Amino acid sequence: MKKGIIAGIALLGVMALAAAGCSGSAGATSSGGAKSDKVITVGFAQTGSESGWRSANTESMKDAFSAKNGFKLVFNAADNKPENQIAAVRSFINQGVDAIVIAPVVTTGWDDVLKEAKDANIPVILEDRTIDGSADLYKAWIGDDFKKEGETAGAWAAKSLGAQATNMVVLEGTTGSAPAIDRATGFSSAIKGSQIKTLDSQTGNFTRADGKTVMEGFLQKYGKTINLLFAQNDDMGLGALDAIKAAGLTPGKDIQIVTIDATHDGLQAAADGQFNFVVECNPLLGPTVAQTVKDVLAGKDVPKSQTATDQSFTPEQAKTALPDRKY
Ligand code: GZL
Repeated sequence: MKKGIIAGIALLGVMALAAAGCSGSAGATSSGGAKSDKVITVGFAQTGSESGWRSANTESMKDAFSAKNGFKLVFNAADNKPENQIAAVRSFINQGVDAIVIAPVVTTGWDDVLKEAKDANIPVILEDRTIDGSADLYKAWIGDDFKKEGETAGAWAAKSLGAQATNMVVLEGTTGSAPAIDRATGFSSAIKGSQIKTLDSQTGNFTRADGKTVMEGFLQKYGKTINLLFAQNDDMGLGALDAIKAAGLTPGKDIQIVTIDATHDGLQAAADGQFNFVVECNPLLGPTVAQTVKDVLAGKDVPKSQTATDQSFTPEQAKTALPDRKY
């Protein structure tokens, strides 16, 4: 599949986006096209404010969809409730916005409301998470490769611990969300054939509070037999740290921890030796999403999917990276 590379200038540096498939202006990073003075009204249905990653993503989107960039943003945070998010999209349709952007809490339940948007001739762009719905119901998706993130985390676990009997517990993200589904798929494929055994796997809803509560339950049930924690985001891992210490165990040593996001607090935990490996999931999607909205409204072809480039961090790499990280 022909891949164009789109370099979108994100807030904190260049975020190279590999654009899959599709012809068209795969390189537009300026406003492009004929200068239009019409303010573009965009309805943005965000999941909520469940994690440090989400806060960084919201800030990136609000900065990109600002008045100075020619937008009027109608913002809704759905408190991680799919029904709230669908109601917000219906409200955007009724308001007659020019375009709708959605970070879908879960992958299912989108067909009806996206058909309504299509019937109202309002283009929909997905950012961050994906949906199971038919691909003709949205113009483009911009986000990160969750399956690859899971594979990277799993490869580290297999390499570091897989040669000896290892008991793992998993803090899963929001049930039914694309990152929870795809990170689990990637991780389990990477540890296949290793001696890593999953003792338990439960959702912590991507939050610190739930990560702590679920980890307390794991520790009550399995105690010192736990060797490894895979937390599908930093925040659940950070919540688990409190539970691990309260149980008199040392995170990063008695229980090794691998997480995904690479927020500032996650990298700090790695630098402090409490997390053993952190995989990045870049939240700074705003500039590329905003450019895609402008291109769609200008009638340009846009790539169906644009994927951010993610890196990973050992404790030493986290120490080096921290001074330049701003999320
Ligand atoms: C991933 C994003 C996930 C993050 C969590 O792109 O959807 O949701 O990993 C966030 O921190 O809550």
